[in-house]
Amino acid sequence: MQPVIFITGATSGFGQATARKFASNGWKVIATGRRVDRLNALEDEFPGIVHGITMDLTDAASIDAAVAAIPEGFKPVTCLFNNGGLALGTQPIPDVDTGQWRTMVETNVMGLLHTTLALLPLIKQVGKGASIINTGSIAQRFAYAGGNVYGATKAFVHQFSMNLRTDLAGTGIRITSLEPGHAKSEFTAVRTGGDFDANEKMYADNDPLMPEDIAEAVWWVATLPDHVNINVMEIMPVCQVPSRPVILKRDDFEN
Ligand code: NDP
Ligand code: 8X3
Repeated sequence: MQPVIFITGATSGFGQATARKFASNGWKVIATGRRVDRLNALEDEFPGIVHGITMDLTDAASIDAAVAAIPEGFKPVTCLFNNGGLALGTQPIPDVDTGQWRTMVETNVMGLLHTTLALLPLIKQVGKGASIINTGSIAQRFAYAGGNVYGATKAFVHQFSMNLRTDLAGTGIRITSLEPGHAKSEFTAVRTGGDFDANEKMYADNDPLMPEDIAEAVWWVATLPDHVNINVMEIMPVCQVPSRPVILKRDDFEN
């Protein structure tokens, strides 16, 4: 039987590249996201191999409807790539929009939780060798100004992944927290409210990770022998350098 991957956020960036990687290598793909035109384009690119289903991660009913709409030929589900998500806003606290905070929590946390629960019965049918790969971020570990709630949602993804692994012990299902760093996608355009120039500028003078790099990592994690579980995978481009915490000078303080 052909393995099946269910991808959230398959209309762009990491999810789209992962859909192409798996569809080109013998898997069936359930591609989800809100942008129907992009899902249709993926279906046209891989007829009979990619099945697109419109799904909004902020809407539990939409997730349930998407799972209910999976065609028989795309069951059971071998891999869930919980990837859809976003950052909104770049300002440090308190100059924030709490509506954006809510959207990040509803998408990156609640959407991922609900998708996991809704799909679990179909993943359990595969059991040993199945996997759930959750997209975290280096922002869960490396704090930066303006990362406030976005980084915190990814810290949630990290710890939830470890707890999920514990709860599912004995099912044979592998769980991974995939934690990329600086990567070129539409991420910065979304974060800046649609500023595609800012998106280009962010990556213009450096060599970021590309969506295909992440797709390669997802492929590796999902196709390892059944007994191997990658708990956490942190990936940075060579140009991104971890550094020690910042020291403020006395003059840097407000009072
Ligand atoms: P993109 O903006 O290119 O892709 C984001 C995807 O998430 C889109 O397919 C979008 O689909 C989907 N999405 C967003 N909101 C919703 C929603 N409410 N319902 C359904 N789908 C939604 O960014 P990336 O590919 O970079 O991001 C993928 C993941 O990787 C995210 O979780 C992000 O936080 C994480 N990440 C990104 C990094 C980077 O530097 N780029 C680094 C580390 C982690 P649609 O709009 O069609 O619904
Ligand atoms: C995206 C990486 O460092 O821009 O998750 O927040 S970062």
